[in-house]
Amino acid sequence: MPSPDSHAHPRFARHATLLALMFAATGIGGVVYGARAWMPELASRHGAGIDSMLTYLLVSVGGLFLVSYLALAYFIWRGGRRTAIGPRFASRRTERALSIALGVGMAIIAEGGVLAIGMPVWAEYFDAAPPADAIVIDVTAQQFMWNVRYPGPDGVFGRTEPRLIDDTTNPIGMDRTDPAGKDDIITLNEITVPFGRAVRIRLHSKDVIHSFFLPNFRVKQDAVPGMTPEVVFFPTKTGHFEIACAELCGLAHYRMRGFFNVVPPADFDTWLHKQQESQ
Ligand SMILES: [Cu+2]
Repeated sequence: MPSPDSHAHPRFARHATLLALMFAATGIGGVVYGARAWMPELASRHGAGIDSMLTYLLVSVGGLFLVSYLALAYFIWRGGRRTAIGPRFASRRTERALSIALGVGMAIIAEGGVLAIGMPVWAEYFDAAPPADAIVIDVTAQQFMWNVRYPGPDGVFGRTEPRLIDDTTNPIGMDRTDPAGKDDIITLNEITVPFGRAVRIRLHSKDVIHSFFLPNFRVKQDAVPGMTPEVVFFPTKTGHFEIACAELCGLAHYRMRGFFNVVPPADFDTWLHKQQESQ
């Protein structure tokens, strides 16, 4: 007696093969595309943890994606050679149990791994006390620039007052009568830090929500009017890096670009001195 696999129409089998190849190609193509190196050069200590979390997520879901697409391709290819619906392999209950087990299993593999790798990174990035020798910098975002302020030799930021803000003469509303503010150093769209120290950035916003984004340092933090969120991180490389705004904040959002320089400590002192003289 012929098996149900033996008399499929050749055209039907050809279509099934083509469809199976398409699914297999999508699975393989997706994984090849996702496996390319697409992260910018890493330059911070906690960033290594973020990268391993992303890598784990991509590898685990990429593997599941590939296996499912190849299995799908195989069943389509095999099904195309059949003339009759084959016997049911499992009861409805078993099918349902299997679906739930697979769904939960996939969530545990992907999300569980991300939590296991990510929680220590979260603790290092958000919960650790900033080192005492961290360089503190005040960054005030506005449409469409970054106002940067250093406390100067006294290490104390001068007072600011929103009603003193004047976009051309006093962009962050410095109180000129406060002696602590006399030596504050202000730059625009440029942050320079000495290599070998932690960086502690206090963020403000004058108008809308912006997002302070340093792709190389794996740092991204919203700047919200009325709040002063902080980010603390430790650069592991010297160099010239980009600051971007990662929150669509208006028509010239794309222009909100700055530079973040990590330089040897001696160069930093020279740079700071030069800034001070030009204030
Ligand atoms: Cu912005």
